[in-house]
Amino acid sequence: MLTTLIYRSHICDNVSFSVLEEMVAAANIKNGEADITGILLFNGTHFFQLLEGPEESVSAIYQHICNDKRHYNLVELLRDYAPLRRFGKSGMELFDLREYDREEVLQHVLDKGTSKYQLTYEDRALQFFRTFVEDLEKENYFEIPPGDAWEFVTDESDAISQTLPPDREAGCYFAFQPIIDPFARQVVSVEALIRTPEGHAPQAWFEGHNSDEIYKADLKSKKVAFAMAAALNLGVQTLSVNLLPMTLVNVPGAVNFLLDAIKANNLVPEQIIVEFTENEVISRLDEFTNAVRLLKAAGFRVAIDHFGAGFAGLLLLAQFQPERIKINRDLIKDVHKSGPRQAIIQAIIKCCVSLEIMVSAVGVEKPEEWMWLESAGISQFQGYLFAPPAPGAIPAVAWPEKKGGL
Ligand code: FMN
Repeated sequence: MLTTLIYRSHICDNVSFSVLEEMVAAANIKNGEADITGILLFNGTHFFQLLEGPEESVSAIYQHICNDKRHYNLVELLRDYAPLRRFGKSGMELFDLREYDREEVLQHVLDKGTSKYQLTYEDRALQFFRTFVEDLEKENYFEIPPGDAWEFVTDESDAISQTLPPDREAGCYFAFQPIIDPFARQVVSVEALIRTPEGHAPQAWFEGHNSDEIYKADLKSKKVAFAMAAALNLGVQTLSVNLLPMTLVNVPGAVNFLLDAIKANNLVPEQIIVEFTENEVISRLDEFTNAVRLLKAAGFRVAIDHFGAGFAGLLLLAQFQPERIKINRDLIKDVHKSGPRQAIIQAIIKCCVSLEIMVSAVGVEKPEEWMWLESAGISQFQGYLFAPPAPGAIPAVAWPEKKGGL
């Protein structure tokens, strides 16, 4: 299928223009053989390239380009399908923007157009050209160092002090995972994640309950979470627990039950963050909004988990204002390489800044993901990069340290 791919990247310091000219001459031949058109713009710092051709060939050449050491921080901006080639001639052409007037470049690009209609009807690819030529998005380019610029070091003093054994009578068990602010070197919260008494994943625990009993079991399990957290000397630290939204709606006296369990373990409601998953909240929003009022009136803070994974995330911010949202792993994954993910996360951050809602990123696995998110303004992170969930224990954190000092 005919595919269009657009990316931008940053040139490496040691690459001269004559090297680029040689590269373009070689790429011209290679693209011609692969039936690909490559239009490359260069502004002295950044490249912007459109590749157009058969899907497999475009993907194969882009893979080579991604591995090329002459540039870094490649961000894919567009990958789309079209009925006809926009730029019929295959091969490669370089425009050095320092030598052209803006309008001239755009006219050149338009002149190369071979499809009668595509470039005239608000074509997205052409808009990307325009934005790059006019430098309109530059403040959103976060240039991050390579992932191996950091090492992740666990403090000896943070080592796990104790591990609580599973209690079969309790009907569930919990793993704990910290949410951290890496630059402040601070654990901002600890999340209790449910497991079966044998230590199996949440899904297994949920599958072990039928739909009649699930809400009561969900509520009761929080008592175990509070007791385990207290036994692990949580102290004044904030604790995040997950709750099914309908537990609040369906179980009479749910909020009082939580308050009693908190008090029994010498904790206070203000240190508890109750997390709800976005797609479960949305199905009965009005009932749920009422139940949340009760929680907030009792002193709890509320977070939306897996934000961005479901159906109506942004609407939720209007209808029910949480203290915190946690951006889902699906959006975080390889964010440093994806223009669409970057744009969505920046919009979420902007919205939450206006609403004074704290944003944290969940499921962070790569140093580059973390660095991009920090650059975008997120300061709280949870994920295997820093600490995996530890069954029955609060794990030590691997704090980032810049190699060779800061
Ligand atoms: N190589 C191409 O074959 N086609 C291109 O359109 C192309 N565009 C490039 C754009 C930039 C900004 C850079 C830095 C490199 C580009 N290259 C392109 C070069 C490839 O990265 C790679 O060096 C080339 O495909 C030869 O790969 P090989 O040595 O692994 O065979």
